[in-house]
Amino acid sequence: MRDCSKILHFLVVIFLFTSLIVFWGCSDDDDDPSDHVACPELGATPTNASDWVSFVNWDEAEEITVNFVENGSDDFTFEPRNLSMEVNKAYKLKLQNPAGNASKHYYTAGEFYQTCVTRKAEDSKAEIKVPYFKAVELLIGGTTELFILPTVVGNYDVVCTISGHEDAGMHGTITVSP
Ligand SMILES: [Cu+2]
Repeated sequence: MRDCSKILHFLVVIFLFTSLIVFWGCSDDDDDPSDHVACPELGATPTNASDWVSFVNWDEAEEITVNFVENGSDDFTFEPRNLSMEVNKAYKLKLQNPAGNASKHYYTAGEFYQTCVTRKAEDSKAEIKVPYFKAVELLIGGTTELFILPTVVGNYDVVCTISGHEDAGMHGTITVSP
């Protein structure tokens, strides 16, 4: 009888020890975000920005071209000045500072860029991959394409931050609608 109770005691200890290991193993799975990425049963909706980049069909991105226009030395604008976009739709935003211009310009829209899933910026000589943009500066004759997908409905300001350029008319809005 005494032997029996010793064996039972031993089995209980083994059971508790095994349970503890299994419990720790599960906890690690739940806490490690890299496990979530590999988990196919999570479904189709990505849970972070880098997953969204590969989730979006960039071949279907709508192209919008914005020209930086100078009409003399104190009359500037973005053409078009105001952009309309749809939320959760991919865009290729092409920015152009024509070679005939006299100045470099910025397309600064920090609040807007931060709400976007950002794939990359691309021109004929470079591809730049970042989490999000704050401002894009184009030298005279410069062109770049931003591959972005707005995720938050709202009205955002865009401006050229070079001294005097906003007053000269270089400002606009980006409206993201549902
Ligand atoms: Cu400017």
